[in-house]
Amino acid sequence: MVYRYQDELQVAVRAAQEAGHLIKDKISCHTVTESKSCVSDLVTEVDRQAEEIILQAISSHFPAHSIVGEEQQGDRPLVPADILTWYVDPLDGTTNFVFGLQFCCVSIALAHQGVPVLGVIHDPFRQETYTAVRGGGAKLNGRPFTVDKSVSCMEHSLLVTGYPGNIKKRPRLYQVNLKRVIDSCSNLRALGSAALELAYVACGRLTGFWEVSLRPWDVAAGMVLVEEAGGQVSNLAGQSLYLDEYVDIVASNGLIHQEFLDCLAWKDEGDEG
Ligand code: 2AM
Ligand code: CA
Repeated sequence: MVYRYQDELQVAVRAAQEAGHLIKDKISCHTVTESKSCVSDLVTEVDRQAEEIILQAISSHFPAHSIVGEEQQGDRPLVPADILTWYVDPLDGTTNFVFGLQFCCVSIALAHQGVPVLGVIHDPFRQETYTAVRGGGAKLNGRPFTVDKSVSCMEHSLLVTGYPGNIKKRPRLYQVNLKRVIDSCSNLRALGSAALELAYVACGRLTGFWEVSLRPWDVAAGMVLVEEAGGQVSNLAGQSLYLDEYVDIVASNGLIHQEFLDCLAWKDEGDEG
């Protein structure tokens, strides 16, 4: 069977691996150039250089497509357009990178009307490239993989989450029943790269992930990976998740999904910014 988006996949993999070389080379010699939404939301020259590599590759091959990059300056079309849109996170896990913690990645996705259809996540420190095209399954370095279906309840699951990078969004973290989740699962991690955490749920190293107030480029590629690996993705109310300006996400192996949502017991009380 021939799947769609094979040219796009090839370009995205090459660009992610090229940006990955830069990230690996620079982990012990880089400078924090600025912070964005708050003092802990960091940017280095490597984020910008990696994004430049990827945007250049995509725009030269697919000039008609729209591109949303995490580090792009000025206005960007965050709300899903009717055309194909690329979501690029050139360095997901920037705080880990700044501290020399080798858990970060490049994340590139292609979406159609807010639904991601292609995802590439590249971990330059383990030389692991995760790819998925909707309808075509998920692969790690070219070999098919699935979520871990051996875990069917929260009690045996290893979960992961993250704390919103933007301090103003942190109160939203407490709108889930954290105690109930921690007491219900085998254990809970926070590894610092939403994209790589989603890739780990997809390939069965983790059972489930949730995080509030992420941006579309943090999750778009991972959403395709998890779904194509046989897992489930939703918002915190259990509804279909579309890429929007901010996203709250739950992803799992599918078997624990409803029990996971019940434990989270999400109450959306809004936020302050
Ligand atoms: P980043 O490293 O590309 O910034 C960690 O919990 C996750 O949150 C990472 O994927 C991180 O992506 C993301 N993150 C950090 N700051 C953020 C912010 N201000 N808004 C949304 N997501 C953020
Ligand atoms: Ca990110």
